[in-house]
Amino acid sequence: MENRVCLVLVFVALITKEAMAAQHAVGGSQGWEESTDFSSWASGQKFKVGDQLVFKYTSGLHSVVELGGESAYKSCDLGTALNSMNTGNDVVKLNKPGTRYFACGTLGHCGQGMKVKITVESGTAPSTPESSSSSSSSSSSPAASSASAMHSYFAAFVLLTALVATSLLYMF
Ligand SMILES: [Cu+2]
Repeated sequence: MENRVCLVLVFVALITKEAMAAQHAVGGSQGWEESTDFSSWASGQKFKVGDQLVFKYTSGLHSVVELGGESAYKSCDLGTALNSMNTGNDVVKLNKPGTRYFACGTLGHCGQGMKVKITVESGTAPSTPESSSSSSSSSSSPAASSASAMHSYFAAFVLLTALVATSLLYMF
């Protein structure tokens, strides 16, 4: 009996966590390509712990190499690679706060700007009290805030379902 309640709660916690996590397609609709402006793409995103990056590209033309730090990132030193991927649909989980550096492993591409720096925030802090700020953020923030609003609605719905499920379990 109590075990079942526990199971339901664990299940709900998992669903809720999954619902709060976002997937970021690196480079937006252009994807992981030489022509994409990654720094402007990254500045319009909010990366939180639990989110995922997805690098989409033509396998064989490009690859994804994670670099060890700022200096390797600046100088495109691929020798410090922490790991590399080349499937054309590479998923990277952002599992802790901090800065991560990615570049293309194809010769010359990093130097042409095919690299991106991602700063991951700890997911728990409510980090968007800047609604009345300058007009520069107005182009990108509405989509982001409506997306997080949807996440909240979904989480509320899941919690409600959990409460109903739990009370049903107690009735039997
Ligand atoms: Cu490349």
